Order: sequence, then C-alpha cells, then structure tokens
Amino acid sequence: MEKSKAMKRDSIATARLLSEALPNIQRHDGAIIVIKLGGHAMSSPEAMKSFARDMVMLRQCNIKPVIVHGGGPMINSMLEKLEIPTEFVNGKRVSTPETVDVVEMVLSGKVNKSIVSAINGQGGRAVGLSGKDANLLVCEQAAGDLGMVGDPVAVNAKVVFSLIESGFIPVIAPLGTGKNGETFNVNGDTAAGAIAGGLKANRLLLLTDVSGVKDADGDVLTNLSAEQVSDLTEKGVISGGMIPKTQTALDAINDGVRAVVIMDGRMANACLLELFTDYGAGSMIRA
Ligand code: X2W
Repeated sequence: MEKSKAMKRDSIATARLLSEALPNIQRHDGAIIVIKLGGHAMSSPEAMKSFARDMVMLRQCNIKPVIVHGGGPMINSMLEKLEIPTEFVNGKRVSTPETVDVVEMVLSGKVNKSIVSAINGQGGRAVGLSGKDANLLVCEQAAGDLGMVGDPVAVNAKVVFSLIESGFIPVIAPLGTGKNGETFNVNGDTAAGAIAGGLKANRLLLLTDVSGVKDADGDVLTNLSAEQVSDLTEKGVISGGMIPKTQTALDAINDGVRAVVIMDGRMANACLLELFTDYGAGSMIRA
C-alpha cells in the first residue's frame, strides 16, 4: 500500500516534469546538435548507457544529435601495452605513422563501435564512421613537429546530412584524410568544431571534465559572447587546457554554429539538462 502511494507520487512528478520540458523540446525541434564526447566522459559502462539513452531521447524528440568522440585515455593504454612511447605538445599527441595506426585501431574500431552499440542497445539507430569516410574531414599537416596530426581544411558534410535525414545517429571518430590519401590524427575537440561548422549546427556541446569557463574567482560564467572570451583570454583568466576548447568554440561560431556550450559531461543526463531545462549547464558562448 505504502509502496504504491510513493509510486503514484513519483509518477505524478515525472508527468509534471515531462510536461514542463515541452517548451524546450519545441524550441529545439529539428535542430542539429553536435556533441563532443571526450574519452574521460566515457569512464564507466553506466556513464555510457546514460549518455546513449540521452542521445536516443533527443532523436525521439526530433532533435538530431551528431556525436564526435575522443578516446585519448584508451589510446594511451593501448600504446602502453604495445610499449610505444607517446607525448603531447599543446594538447596534441605527437603522431608517428606507427602511432596513427594505433589511434585509428582504437578510435575507429573499439571506441566508435562501443558508442554505436550503447546507442543501439537503448533502441537508437547509430552508424559509426570516421572523418575518412566519404572524405568527411580533409586535413593538412598541422604546424610544428607533431608528425601526422591534421588540421581540418575542408568538411564534406553530405554523408552526415544523408545519415541524419534517414533517421540515423552518426557517431564520428576524429581521423582525417589528406589530399594524397594520408591518415591524420585529429584532436577530438578540433574535429567536433570543424564538423559542427560544416553542418552549420544549431549547437555544439563540448562535454569535458570541468564545469565550464570560470572567472577570476573560480565561478562558472554561464553566458559569454565571443568578444568576452577573447577579452578573458587576453587577460589570462581563460588559460591552460581551456584555451583549445574556447578556441574551438570561437572557430565554430565563426563558421556559423549558433552557440557552443562547454560543460561537464560526467554529470548524469548532462545533455538533457542543457537542452530540456531552463537551468541549462556549463558555459554558453554565442556570437
Ligand atoms: C587525439 C585524438 C583523441 C582525442 C589523441 O591522439 O589523443 C590528437 O591529440 P579525447 O578523449 O577527446 O582527449 N588526437 C591529435 O582527442 O581524445
């Protein structure tokens, strides 16, 4: 008896919650949302399951998620097993041809397919591909002595549009193709920004392991203009590992993405919180 009363209370609260989400669901109707899922945000099977459920929920509400993933920690552990040393310069992995082989094996093989399986396990229809498929992400060698690290120079988004239009959820590994057929290792944030720009996405969500862009007192700044981001970077308030993320955001906005959100992907239902509630999550950057 007591149990059924509690269940009734919970169900009434759930129904109210769903009803309250309607204006936000309508606001994003038909929107293309690019989501960067970093390797750190894939820490446990539970986190993956919850993320996958959120993606299926978005698609069910006629919002079109496009996932670009990382997998840095998984690449590290495979390189360690194979006793191949690795180092990062300014957040990018110095990549010999041997390293790129391992990166492709880990990202396109294991990581990409585990995200696809997680989404399909929740009733979604995900299709995995990499930036090499249909020349989605054409790259040039990045400046500096980084080896086979690529900077995107062109995005051929047609394959992604056709998957979206057929009702699929594209899951993209951050590899790129060179003009002479080379394989490039692309930083996951950079790839997500370029793809969001190529799709003219309504929003880019960068799921990270920090709560957002912080001011000098350490408080999260919830709304920022591109100009404020440049200003805070000049003043040194935005620094270190946040710079590649804010730079990705500025580049994406410059390419026509409407808004970029830098947020903590470790929070349960982070994407739903951002898109379906008035509270939102993390730091939103707009033109
Ligand atoms: C990255 C690609 C994976 C990635 C790497 O080799 O680690 C470069 O650094 P996270 O999990 O998003 O960090 N590529 C050039 O970005 O993974």
